[in-house]
Amino acid sequence: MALLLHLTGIDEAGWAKGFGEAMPDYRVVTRDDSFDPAEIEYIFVWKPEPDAFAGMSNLKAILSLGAGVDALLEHPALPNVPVIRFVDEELTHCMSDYVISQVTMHQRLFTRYAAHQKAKVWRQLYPPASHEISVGIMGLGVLGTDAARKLKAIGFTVNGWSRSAKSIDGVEGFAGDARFNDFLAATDILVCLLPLTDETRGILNMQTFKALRTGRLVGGPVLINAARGGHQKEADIVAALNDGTLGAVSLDVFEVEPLPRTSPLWELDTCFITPHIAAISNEQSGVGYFSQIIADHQAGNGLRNIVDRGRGY
Ligand code: NDP
Ligand code: OXD
Repeated sequence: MALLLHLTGIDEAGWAKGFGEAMPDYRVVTRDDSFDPAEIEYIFVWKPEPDAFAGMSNLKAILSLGAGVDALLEHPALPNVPVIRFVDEELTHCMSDYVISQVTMHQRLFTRYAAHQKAKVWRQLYPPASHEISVGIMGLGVLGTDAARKLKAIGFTVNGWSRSAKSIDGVEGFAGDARFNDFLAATDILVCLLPLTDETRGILNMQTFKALRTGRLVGGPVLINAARGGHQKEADIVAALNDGTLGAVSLDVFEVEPLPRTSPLWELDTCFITPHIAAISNEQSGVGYFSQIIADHQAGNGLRNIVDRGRGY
């Protein structure tokens, strides 16, 4: 029996070497090796091809390189076995690093000063103190909870929005659609860390932006999206930056990736773009996490971090 690696656009051989070393007593194969699909018990995937699972009659679990599984769940031939997503301290740490860097950049009005520097303008705008700024985090899961705690610890007022009620020390929680507008009305910097589902697709739109609190940040409220491009309506973001509904945005993800050169987002000096690097899955910790999952499962224990296909995350 074996683990198959099926990683599109990723160093499959490098990961295979890592798994081979971590699991010397279990067969690890890549698509370049010869194997019988019936011997595959676990498949580790990123962007699997349409026939990725063909003939895998003994498959026990699908292991997802990504923490987000929206694209994987849309695979036309996804077998009915548990899908395990990546939940990892290192990835969580990196995402919080990204969120904190963008939140503090906007709170300190760096976006304004960057424009002033370009124009050689000396003009003192006073940034509000962190406690005067309310950061609203959409999604209080693994990533949102860590970012919320860390932002709170460095002085921000922090709110969070989730499907079910959450209790995080010092963070005001808003649960469900009924509280969405209250959450937005209390938010100066909106951070999206939601999974992409039927309910959350397109949620970052003009109506949402117009419901944010104004008057605290020079230029207007701010959006930070490090979740999925499908959450955002980019035409609305451009319009909101142009008409002052939003003061600035930081985007790590896009409707189409790589972001096309024709996108007007590139041209806006209030739009801060990174190429989907907020938190990439680290090979060493990924090998450690998934090889442990396999070892536990082989020893007769249950699987963990199983995706709920009904909810879509
Ligand atoms: P989790 O599944 O741990 O958390 C998801 C959170 O979103 C939960 O709090 C959940 O609520 C909430 N949520 C889901 N649907 C709704 C809804 N309809 N309304 C309100 N709240 C909702 O996910 P993670 O924190 O691990 O990851 C979040 C996303 O980040 C991933 O799905 C992925 O797309 C993205 N990501 C991006 C990366 C990047 O580099 N840019 C890297 C890694 C991940 P509840 O708690 O009630 O279930
Ligand atoms: C993920 C990602 O979901 O890298 O892990 O976006």
